[in-house]
Amino acid sequence: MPKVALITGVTGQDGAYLSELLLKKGYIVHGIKRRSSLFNTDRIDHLYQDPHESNVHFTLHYGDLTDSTNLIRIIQETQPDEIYNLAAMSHVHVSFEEPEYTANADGIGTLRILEAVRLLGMTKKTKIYQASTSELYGLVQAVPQSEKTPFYPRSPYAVAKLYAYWITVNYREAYKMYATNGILFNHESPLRGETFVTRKITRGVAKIGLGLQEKIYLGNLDARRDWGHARDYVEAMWLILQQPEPEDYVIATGITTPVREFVRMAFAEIGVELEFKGKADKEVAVVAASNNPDFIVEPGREVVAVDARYYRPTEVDLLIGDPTKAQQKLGWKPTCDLPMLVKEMVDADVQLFRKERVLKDSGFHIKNQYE
Ligand code: NDP
Ligand code: GDR
Repeated sequence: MPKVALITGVTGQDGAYLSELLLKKGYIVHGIKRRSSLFNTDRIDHLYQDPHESNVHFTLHYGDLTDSTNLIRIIQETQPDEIYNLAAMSHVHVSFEEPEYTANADGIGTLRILEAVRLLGMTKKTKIYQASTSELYGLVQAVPQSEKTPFYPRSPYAVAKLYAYWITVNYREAYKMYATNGILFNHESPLRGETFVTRKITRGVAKIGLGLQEKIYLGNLDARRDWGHARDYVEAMWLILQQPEPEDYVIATGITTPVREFVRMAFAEIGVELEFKGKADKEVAVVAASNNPDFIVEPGREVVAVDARYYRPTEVDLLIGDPTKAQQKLGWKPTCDLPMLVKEMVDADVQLFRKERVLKDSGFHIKNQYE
């Protein structure tokens, strides 16, 4: 019998990569998607199977982490061997604007999943993966951050995820459930949400290179992150649930890079060399040289500027993970380094916006309000 997996947050970046991975492994995959007034399944449309066909391996269900009755019903109907709880209001900055909703979805939402499995008497059958985060480390206590480093969350998002982390540990200990936390450091891809810093930069670089955008406005360029590729990280999620005992794991590359360096690397992909000038919220990046004829970006032009509106009330300055446990126990290690990741993301965005360039050249251009 094929294994059955239920993925919350199936329409997100990780949900898309994980669905692909599990389908390749022969799983029957159920995903929970939210009702929205526009289609929100772009990232998984290539996996869609018409429910009228026979032998369907990928099924979507409407649901929400804030609705326990719905979660109980879906878990009862689908009888999953593995639940991957990826759904969350996942944007740290936005969580300062929506703290109560974030606590409800990201914190209590995890409790709802654990309780549903317990109430349905499925604690022996169903393994649970909780999408925990390096944001738990927050204000630096020690580096590199490992499973033993104390937490000090610095945003409503991280505080909600702290509850989710501990309620997962508590259900594991109290009810002997197979419930685990993957403490994943930042992971990116061409499917990354457009307002996270890496994708905002790679989209901006592509659009500036193609003459579709003037400038990228960013926040704190000094923040350092340990960036990996989402494809590698969903493999780790799966490995975590295949172990004989449920345990928590840090998943990271062990290398940290400032946002400013990511900006420099991304512009270099289109042949643009930058010079950074000024300090703090007066900092800008100016084109020092441009040597790719496919992208016309004149030297001397200001292409990046810091805008304090993107600063967070409390920032996480430095994340660098220690993936030793995952390497030793899971045999996991990343296959994609930062230069490869930056290249893949810039290339994908250039391809995406070439289409918009063609539209603009034909007299059509729709301005995106978020740019
Ligand atoms: P995304 O923001 O890309 O995806 C989040 C998913 O959750 C989307 O499918 C979204 O639906 C869904 N969702 C949001 N709120 C609800 C809700 N109330 N009920 C049901 N579904 C909801 O995140 P990622 O894929 O990047 O991350 C996956 C998980 O891993 C998240 O929990 C995130 O916090 C965590 N994480 C991510 C890391 C990263 O670097 N990417 C690192 C560490 C942890 P919709 O598409 O409709 O918005
Ligand atoms: P993060 O990711 O907060 O680490 O959370 P994000 O890409 O939003 O920020 C990374 C760092 O870049 C700085 N920054 C900016 N960030 C955004 N979004 N926009 C900007 O313009 C900008 N300028 C600078 C930020 O201040 C920050 O220091 C991500 C999410 O996926 C979480 O869900 C996940 O838990 C963590 O990664 C690990």
